[in-house]
Amino acid sequence: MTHSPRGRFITVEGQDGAGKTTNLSVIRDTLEQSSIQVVQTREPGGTPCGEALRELVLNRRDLDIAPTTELLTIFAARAQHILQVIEPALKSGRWVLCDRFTDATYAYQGGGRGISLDTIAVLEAMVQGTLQPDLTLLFDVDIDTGDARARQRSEADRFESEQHAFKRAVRAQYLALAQRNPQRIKVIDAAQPLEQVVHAVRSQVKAFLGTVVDE
Ligand code: Z5A
Repeated sequence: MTHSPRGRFITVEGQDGAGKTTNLSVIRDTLEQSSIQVVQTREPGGTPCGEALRELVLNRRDLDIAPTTELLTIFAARAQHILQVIEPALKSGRWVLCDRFTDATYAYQGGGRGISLDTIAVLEAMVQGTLQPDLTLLFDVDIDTGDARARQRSEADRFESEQHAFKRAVRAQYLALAQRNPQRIKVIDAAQPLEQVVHAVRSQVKAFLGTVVDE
């Protein structure tokens, strides 16, 4: 019996307003031009249960959600997402393109909220097992530029309303993750004009495609 080769898992990360959403379609188009079937999804969310949890975590300012509750809620949404969407897609040979994943937890709940990275690692192992992204594009931009762009777009959520110090800690944690994982995490200078960012994104995706060998 023949079976499809396992798909690949690509994630995009970055601070608010860095340009992730804008560039998801660039990544997707580049993959589809190589005849790759892509499942595009996001975190927190990606399933009906996960989207309900997303609404809670992003928008329920009235609930005074504690950092540990926030962390567990995000991993609860992730567990559902892996089970119902990510693993089935990868097993069937489709590629998964996900707007944020566990690097965001290290950056926001670890860097931003100050939860220990070891605690996050315990939940990561429990929920993900060995699942890790194959490629992560980290859109890095200074905080003022990111804030200005995010303001153009929509009303601030619980994270976008945080203070400058929180956002600085998030960015620092993202950059530390990239330094520790240079093979997987590719940093895109997202402060550049969009045309140059798009060029950098296409180059990274094509370079990754060049490394992929079917199993
Ligand atoms: N969160 C968490 O805390 N822990 C976790 O584990 C996970 C998530 C998974 C989800 O937000 C929130 O959940 C997130 C962290 C938390 N916090 N926040 N905030 P999200 O990812 O769904 O939403 P977001 O971060 O606010 O991202 P976004 O809406 O996807 O924005 P973006 O992707 O970074 O930016 P954009 O929409 O592509 O661009 C913003 C504007 O800038 C838009 O008008 C663009 O046209 C413009 N733009 C983009 N690039 C450029 C360039 N290069 N030049 C000029 N203008 C540009």
